[in-house]
Amino acid sequence: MKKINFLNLGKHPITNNFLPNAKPKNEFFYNLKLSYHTETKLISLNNFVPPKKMFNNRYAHRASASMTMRQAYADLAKKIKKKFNPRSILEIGSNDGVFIKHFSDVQNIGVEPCKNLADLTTKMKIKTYDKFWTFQLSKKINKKHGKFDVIYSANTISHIHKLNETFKAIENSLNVEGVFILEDPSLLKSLQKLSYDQFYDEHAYVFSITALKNITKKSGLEIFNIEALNTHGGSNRVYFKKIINKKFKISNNVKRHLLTEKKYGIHKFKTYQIFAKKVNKSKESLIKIFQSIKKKKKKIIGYGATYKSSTVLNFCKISKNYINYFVDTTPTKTGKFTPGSHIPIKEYKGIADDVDYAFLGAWNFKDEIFKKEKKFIKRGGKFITHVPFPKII
Ligand code: DWN
Repeated sequence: MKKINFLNLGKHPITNNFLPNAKPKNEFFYNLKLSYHTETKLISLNNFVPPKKMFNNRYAHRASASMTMRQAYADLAKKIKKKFNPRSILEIGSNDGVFIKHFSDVQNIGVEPCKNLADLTTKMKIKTYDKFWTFQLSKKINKKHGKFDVIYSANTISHIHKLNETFKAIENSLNVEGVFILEDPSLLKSLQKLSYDQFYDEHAYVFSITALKNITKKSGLEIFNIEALNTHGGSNRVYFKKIINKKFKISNNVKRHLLTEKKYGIHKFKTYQIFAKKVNKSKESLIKIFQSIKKKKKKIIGYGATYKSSTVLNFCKISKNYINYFVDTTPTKTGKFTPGSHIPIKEYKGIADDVDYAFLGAWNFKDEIFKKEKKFIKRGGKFITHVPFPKII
């Protein structure tokens, strides 16, 4: 299998490395390049960053940070209970427990390599393994707790480098009639929305259904249903079952998704060459927007110091030259500085009266943010976004 590089986004820091000061010594940078795999059609980073550099005891992101996601996880928990009525559930990447806490009435186990997060769910009385998901760990968990009716993983499988082992371990921990549910950003949506910021150190992969089907061929698992979601800018919720399990029929929508991706050209290298050209144009026009606002001596802040925004800021070289500071609701980020771009992050207390523009780092929560910021919008405040193309709204 050949890996062909199609986009170079330049030097990038560890997105989770929120800095204690604006002049850090020895900040780690790596080259963020994207690749197309000729055989599987998988889209990945060209070089992976060592997992321990990203997922450690200082992990900043809290999955419960937005009302949108809190609601989405509560709704999904209800749906899973109704549809599958599991007696046991395992979550890979349980973060702060926003999803798994809804299953306190059955056996619920978390796997979370970031110890500061695993400590949170342990305190919530959820048995949590502060380990990376591996075949070895799946064996250990099986021995102690048995196999699971449901295994769920949101925004995590795309972060694990060794995919063959990952799926093999999932198959190993699933009951014969069990269901594995994966939720990750959709490659098709990222291409359509030109949201190149879905690529950063942690997102080793952005999955298409086509690639997922190809890479799981030998895992003993197969896709039997797919739901397209609006969360995180457009995600897919993909349901897997064991091939030997004939209880669940394969839904027609699996074929439909594959066909839609084929029509878009998800399997063709040319599609990614076109994407790369558009991304470089997007960079130019975003910089022009910032320059023209600064010429008018207006004040710009950032809204939501997301990991995604790290890609935009570092690729477009946007730092204190354009953005005075970010606001964010996450206590583990506030009082710190954005990685690579070194912009201060302040605790969110509404948008200050002297702010003219806010760059939407958390563009994926635009609806929630616009609802919250009616006062800012009413007094003429504007947002800047780069999705699906750079514009002021
Ligand atoms: O996959 C991943 C996703 C799910 O979460 C991880 N690799 C890391 C992280 O990525 P992200 O930082 O791009 O995720 P979010 O969920 O888009 O981050 C939203 C950020 O915006 C949080 O820091 C909270 C903040 N926020 C805010 O300050 N005010 C969000 C909302 C909605 C708000 O009103």
